[in-house]
Amino acid sequence: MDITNLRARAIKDIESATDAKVCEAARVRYLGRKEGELTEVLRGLSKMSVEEKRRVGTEANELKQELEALLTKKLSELSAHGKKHTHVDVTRPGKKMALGHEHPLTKIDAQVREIFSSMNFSVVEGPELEEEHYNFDALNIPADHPARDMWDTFWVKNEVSKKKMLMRTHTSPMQVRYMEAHEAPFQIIVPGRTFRYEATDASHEINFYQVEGLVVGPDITLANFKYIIETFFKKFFGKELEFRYRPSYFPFVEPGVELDIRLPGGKWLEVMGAGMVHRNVFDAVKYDYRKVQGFAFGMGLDRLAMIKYGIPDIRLFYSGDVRFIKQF
Ligand code: YSA
Repeated sequence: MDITNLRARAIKDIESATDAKVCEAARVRYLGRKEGELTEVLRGLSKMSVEEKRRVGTEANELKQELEALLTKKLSELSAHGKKHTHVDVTRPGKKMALGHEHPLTKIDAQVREIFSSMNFSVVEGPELEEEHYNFDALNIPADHPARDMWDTFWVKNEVSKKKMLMRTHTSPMQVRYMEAHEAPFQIIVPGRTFRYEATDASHEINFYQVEGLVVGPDITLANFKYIIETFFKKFFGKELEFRYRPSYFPFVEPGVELDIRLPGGKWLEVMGAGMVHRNVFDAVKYDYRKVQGFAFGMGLDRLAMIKYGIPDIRLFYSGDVRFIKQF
């Protein structure tokens, strides 16, 4: 029986141990009561000849003592070493803390709220899961009206009540909800998430953000709208921009307009729909259209962010790519 090889391996394992766990594993491997290699050798002594028993027995017992001493020494070294690390070296450079980034849309949302608040608007919010009545009917878009095709809709099964429910296709339903609960005059914005069942491209998402605006009172005109929105854009972009108003159709306004902004490359990007609140909408909320008028608008928040930061594709906002978000 040659235990030279066993000794060499055991010493190497113990000395190279880097922590107490590895040390313990080495102890079990060689001195463990059940299957330790050296324990096995000692256990096998009874089967050896007297001659062999004497030689191997002496060597094995010496090795056992040697290894136990070595393990004790190693463990105390490791724990002293560990203690050294509990001292704080204040001269070492600190670890850089990874800070989170605000999503560009969160930033734009905050700026829009702040600018309108500074112009005396109240900020209100409404439900994303909406009733058909508020999203369509009360906005002068009855069922089977071809104008419903303007909004590709995610309908949601409703097993609770008989109401037809959908993910709101725009923030305009809050016009109705707000007027039902408040008297004119007032001026509000409604920022929020909107949903459409449509094919995505560089400027269309199925989930995006809008900001609704509604100003109602006696003698409100489209000129007021023009002044408010151009003042907003001047503050928002911090510079003069080129606007284009196009006549447009929305069932809940008369007249209706759309507003485009010219991009640096010369292309126009549609950023909002707007107009004077339709009489039928006032009727639906029991306002007297002979006493009050109002303008309303709905703009795409994502589109504003695209223009402000020069982002070519709306889908980047929702890609979840940290490299994109870290740039803002
Ligand atoms: C019109 C008149 C009002 O009195 C009040 C509001 C409105 C706007 C109307 N509710 C509406 O939703 N019009 S819209 O379908 O043209 O969308 C308004 C803006 O949302 C667009 O100008 C565009 O900037 C943005 N938008 C629309 N679909 C989008 C989108 N942005 C990203 N992805 C989409 N799929």
